[in-house]
Amino acid sequence: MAMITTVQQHILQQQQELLRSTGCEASGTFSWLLSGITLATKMIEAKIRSAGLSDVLGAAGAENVQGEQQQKLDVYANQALLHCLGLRDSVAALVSEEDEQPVTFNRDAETGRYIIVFDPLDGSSNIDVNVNVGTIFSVLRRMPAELGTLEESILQQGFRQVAAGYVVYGPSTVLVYTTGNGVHGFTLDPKIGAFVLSHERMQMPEQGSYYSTNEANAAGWPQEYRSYLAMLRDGGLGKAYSSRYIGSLVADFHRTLLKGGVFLYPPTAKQPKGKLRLLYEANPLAFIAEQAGGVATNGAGRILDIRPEGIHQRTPLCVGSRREMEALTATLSGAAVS
Ligand code: AHM
Ligand code: MG
Repeated sequence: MAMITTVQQHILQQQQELLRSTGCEASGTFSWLLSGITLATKMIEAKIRSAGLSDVLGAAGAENVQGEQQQKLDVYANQALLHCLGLRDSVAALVSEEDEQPVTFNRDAETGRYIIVFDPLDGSSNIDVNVNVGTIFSVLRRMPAELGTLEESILQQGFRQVAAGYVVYGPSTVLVYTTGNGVHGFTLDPKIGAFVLSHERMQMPEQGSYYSTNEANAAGWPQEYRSYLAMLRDGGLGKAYSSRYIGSLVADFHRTLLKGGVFLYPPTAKQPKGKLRLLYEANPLAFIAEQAGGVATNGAGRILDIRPEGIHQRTPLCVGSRREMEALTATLSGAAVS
């Protein structure tokens, strides 16, 4: 029989390694917590797979055959995560793109040790047209009461993340996560309903061949970003780049992780602070990118160093391979690119 490693087994193995190398307690709490995320994403994936069918069945009215209100997928995804994670004792707060305020639980700081921040269904403009969407999550450790309030714990800098990951719902469903010890990818095996290890210790190539950005916004970008893209197209980094843009951050990032290249969402005239959200889009993907040997900035500095001021704060996001990102940093700082 072929040996498989599920994501749960992988996390437990990693914890045992940590136990051996550092003597840190591996309590199992964390893997139990992540199992809440994987369960919710399997529920979301099942719903997505049949979305077209249920839309057809529900088209005559707003109710399905059980008399239940038809739910939009992003609302369903949010509820699945809130439900699966809210039941875990170790959760102190859940912060979602879909909710104005964090959902908090009255658990003492010793029991409720973690905060989960998530974008339940990223790429919403692609939901109705059968193009990849995803779920992004970030796990933070709650600070002890004497060091800060729960709200201060939620607004920690990205380099303090305990774990981060995403699930991309594409031709297959893939989960990628890091706990700061490399980046690992799993593919959902529909026959057994488990995420099975398919990409161990993922590394972003040093350089890729694609840039990924919404070029329709280019007229409203700072001039340096336009010069940078022109430089990539003109072969300034030794090859003429091609463009790929899906418009679902998770999917565009996943390609960049596997193939290299650069993803850009610069400040625009309409959104001078950028469009993407720091806590549940930029931070988790920046953590993964760095763990895979890539770089993530807001154009001026490292994403993971930004001090968040609000849970729905936006940021410009530039993330990708080392070579392209070094060239971008040089262009943005006015230095010549060699
Ligand atoms: P969403 O969370 O409402 O889906 O918005 C975020 C999405 C990202 O997935 C994607 O990178 C970006 O918005 C695309 O924006 P645009 O349509 O402006 O190119
Ligand atoms: Mg999103």
